[in-house]
Amino acid sequence: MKIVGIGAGGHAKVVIEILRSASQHEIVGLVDKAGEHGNRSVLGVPVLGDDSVLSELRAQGIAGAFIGMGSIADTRARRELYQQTVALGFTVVPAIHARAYVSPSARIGDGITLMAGAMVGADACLGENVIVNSGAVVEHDCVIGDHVHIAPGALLSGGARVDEGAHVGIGAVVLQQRRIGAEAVVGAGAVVITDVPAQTTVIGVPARQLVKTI
Ligand code: JB2
Repeated sequence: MKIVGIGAGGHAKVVIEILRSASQHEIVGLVDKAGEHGNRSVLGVPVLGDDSVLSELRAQGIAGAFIGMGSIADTRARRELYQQTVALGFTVVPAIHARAYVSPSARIGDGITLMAGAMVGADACLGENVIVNSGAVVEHDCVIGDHVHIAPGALLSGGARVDEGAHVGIGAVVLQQRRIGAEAVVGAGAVVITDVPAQTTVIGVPARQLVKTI
C-alpha cells in the first residue's frame, strides 16, 4: 500500500525504519506542521507539505498513513492527528518491528506502533493508536486504552490497566492490577503501587501525585 507519514521529527524516523524493516508499504512522503515543511526529507523520505495536502494525496489514491508524531507526556495532539487522518479516509497502518513480540492471544487496535524489543503478553488488549516504545513490556491481561504511550523500557505487570490518552514514562513500573486513569502521566522511573486518578501526574518511588506549587 502507498502510505504517507504525519509528522517529520524523531518519532517519524523510528516509524519509517520499522516500516522499512517489514517491507510492507511504500512511503511516498511525509506531511509536517504548517511552516515547518520547507524543502527537506527525513531518512530520504521527502516532506511533501503540511496537513493541507492530505486530501489531495487521498484523492490521488494514497490509501494508508502512519502517525509519525510521538508525545512526551501530553498525548492529545497525537490523538487529534490520528482522528483527522482517519476522518480523511486513510487507513492508519500498524507499525510493528520485526523484533517486537506480540502474544497470539493479544488483541491490538488499528494504527498501533510496537517498537524494537516491545513485548505484549497473553490476552492483553491494546486500543487504537497506542505506542509501545522500545523495550517496553505490557504483560498478560493488561488493558491499554486508545492513544496511550508506553515509553521506552516501561514495565506493566499482569492485569494493569492504562486508560485512554495516558502516558507511562520511560523506565516506569506499574504493579499488577493497578489502574492509570485517562490522560494521567506517570513520570520517568516512577513505581506505581496504587491506582493513579485520571488527569493527574505521579512521580517517584513509590509514585506520588505531583503537587504544583505555582
Ligand atoms: O499538526 C501537525 C503537527 N504538529 C507537530 N501536523 C503535522 N503533520 N505534523 C506536526 N508536527 C510535527 O511533528 C512537528 O513539526 C515535527 O516534525 C514533529 C514532532 O517532532 P519531534 O522530534 O519534536 O517529536 P516527535 O513527536 O517526533 O517525538 C517525540 O515523541 C517520541 C515518542 C520525542 O519526544 C521523541 O524523543 C520520542 N521518542
